[in-house]
Amino acid sequence: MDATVSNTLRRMTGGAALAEMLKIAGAGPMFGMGGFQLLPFYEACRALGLRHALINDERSGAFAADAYARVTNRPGICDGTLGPGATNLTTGLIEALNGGMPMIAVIGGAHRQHAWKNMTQEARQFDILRPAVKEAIRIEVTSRVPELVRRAFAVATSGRPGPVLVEVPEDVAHGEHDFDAAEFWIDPGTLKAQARRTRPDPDLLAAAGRMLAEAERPLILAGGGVHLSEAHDALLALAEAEGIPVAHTMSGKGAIPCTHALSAGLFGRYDRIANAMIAESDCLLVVGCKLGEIATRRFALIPPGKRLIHIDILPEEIGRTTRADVALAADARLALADLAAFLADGDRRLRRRAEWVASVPKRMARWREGARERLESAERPINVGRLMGALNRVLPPDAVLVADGGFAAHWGGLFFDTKRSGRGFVPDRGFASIGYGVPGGIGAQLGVGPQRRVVALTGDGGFNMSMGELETARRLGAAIVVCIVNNAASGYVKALQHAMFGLGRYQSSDLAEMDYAAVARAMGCHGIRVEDPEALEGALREGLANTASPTVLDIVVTRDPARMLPGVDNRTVTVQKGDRPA
Ligand SMILES: Cc1ncc(C[n+]2csc(CCOP(=O)(O)OP(=O)(O)O)c2C)c(N)n1
Ligand SMILES: [Mg+2]
Repeated sequence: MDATVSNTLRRMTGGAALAEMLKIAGAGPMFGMGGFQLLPFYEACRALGLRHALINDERSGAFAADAYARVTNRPGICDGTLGPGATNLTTGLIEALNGGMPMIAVIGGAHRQHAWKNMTQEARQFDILRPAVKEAIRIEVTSRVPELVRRAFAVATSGRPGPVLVEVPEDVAHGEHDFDAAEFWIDPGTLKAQARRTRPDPDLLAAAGRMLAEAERPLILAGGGVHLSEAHDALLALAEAEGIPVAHTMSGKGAIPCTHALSAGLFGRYDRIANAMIAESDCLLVVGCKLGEIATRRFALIPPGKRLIHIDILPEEIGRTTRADVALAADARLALADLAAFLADGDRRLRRRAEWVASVPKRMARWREGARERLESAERPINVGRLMGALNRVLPPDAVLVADGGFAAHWGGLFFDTKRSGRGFVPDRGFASIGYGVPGGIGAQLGVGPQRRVVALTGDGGFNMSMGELETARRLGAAIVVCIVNNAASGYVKALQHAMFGLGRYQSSDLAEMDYAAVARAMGCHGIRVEDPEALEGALREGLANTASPTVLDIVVTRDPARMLPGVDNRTVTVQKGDRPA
C-alpha cells in the first residue's frame, strides 16, 4: 500500500489545514492580529487549542516571534492580515533575516476573484515583503497547504535560518478541500535550526588544525551562530583543551559564560580587553560571526595579514568583509568538535600558551578596576553602568536579558555578564530597531517558560514605541521585568549631536519628562520609579519576585548627552568623516 495515501478524507478549509500543520509541527506560541482573510485559520487555532496571542502591532508580533526563536532555535510564528497587517511585519522580518532567525510569517491575501479592483487594504504586499524574507511562498491552491507549510519550515530552519513568508489569499484560506489524512505530516529535521548538520571539508579542517596548532596566541571570535548551532559545549571543550581565549559579539555573548577565565568579553565597537588581544593574537578562529560593521569597528579592527580561520554555515559569507586563510563552511558545533578531535592532545600547546591564557583574567581584573567607577557609581541621576552592575549581581544565572536597539544593547553587550553558556542576552542586532525590548521580552518569556525570569532593557524612546505591548504581556501572564533607561531623550542621537555639533545643538532628540512607573500602574502592571542608585537592587529583586504581572522599573539616568555613550566619554571623542564613534 502507498504509505502516503490513507484513503481517509478530511474536508476542511485552507486556514484549518494551516492550523493543523502548525499543530503537527509542535509550533510554539503565535503572535498576530486578525482580519477577515485569515479568520478560518484563527477559528481552527481556537478549536485545536493552539496558543495564538493577539499583539497590538504586527511589528511587535514579529519581534516576539524573533525573540522566541532566539531562545528556542525553533521557528517563531507570527501573522498579519491583508495590507497594513502584512506591511507592519516588515521591520521584524528583516530583524530575523539579518539575524538568521527561523521564523514563519503568515499573511492574508486578497480574494483572487477580485484582486486589483481596488479591494480594501490591497497593496503589492508580496513585492514589499519579498526582500525582507529568506523565501516568500504564495499558496495558490487550498490542496497544497500541507506541502507548502512543510516547505516553509524546511527553508526557515535550514542553513542559515531565516524568516519565510506564507501568503494565503482569502479564497485559499476560506476554500474547502478534501485532504487525505496522510497529507498531514512534517519532517522532524525541519523543526529546529541546525537539525541537519554539515561537516567541514576534511582537507580544509586539517589546514585549519595545523594553523591553530602553530599559533602562540590564538583567539576565538564567537558570534550568534554559536547559539544557533548550540555549539557551546564544543566551543568550551576546544578552548579549554587548547588554551584559546574567547571574545564575542553582542549576539555571541554567552558563547562561553562571561564569568569564565577564558572569556575576553565583547570585541568590536566597544570592548573590555578583546580588541587589544586581537591586535596581539597570531591566529583568529572566527565562528558563527559575520564580522560586520560593529564587530570590526567599521572593518578596521582586524588588520590585513592577520591569520584567520572562519567557520560559517554560509560559504559565501566567508571573506565578505575580512580575508580568511582557511574557510570552513560547516555547522559550528561539528566544525569545532572536528577541530578538537584533529588537534587531540593539546597539553604541549597548553603549556606554550600558559602565559597568554593567564593574561586574560589579569587583563579583565584591570578592566574591571577601571570600570568600577561606572559599575558601582553612586551618582544621581543614576549611571547606566550602575544599573548594569546591579543586573550582574541580582539576575539569576538562568535569566535572560533582552536588550532594545538603542544604548541598551551596547551597555548590555559591554557590561552584562552571563554566568552560564547559552543565549542569556538577546539583543536585536539583526536590524537594531528600537521598540524590540518589550515584545522581545514577551517572546523570550514564552520561549523559556515561566520558571526562568526575563528582563527587558529598553530606552524610553524604545519603550514609547511599543508600550502597548505591556497590555499584551499582562494579558498573556508574561511577568517580564522591563527596565526603562529613562534619559528623557533619544539618547544615542542626542549624544552624537553633542559629539558632532557641540553643546546645545540638539534637534528632535528630546523626550518629555515622563513617569513610566505611573504609566505601568495605570496599565495594571507593577511600576517602580528608581531615582536613587542605592534602591536599584531592591527594585530589581522586587520586580523579579513579582510573577503576578509585568513590572516596569522607571530608572532615571543622566540627562547629560556628554555622559551617555557606554565605554567612552563624549568629551574625549573626535568624530572623523565617514566614521561613527558609537
Ligand atoms: C526604528 C528605529 N528608528 C531609529 C533608530 C535610530 N536610533 C538608534 S538609538 C536611538 C535612540 C533611541 O532612544 P531610546 O530608546 O530612548 O534609547 P537611548 O539611546 O536614549 O538609551 C535611535 C533613534 C533605530 N535604531 N530604530
Ligand atoms: Mg532615551
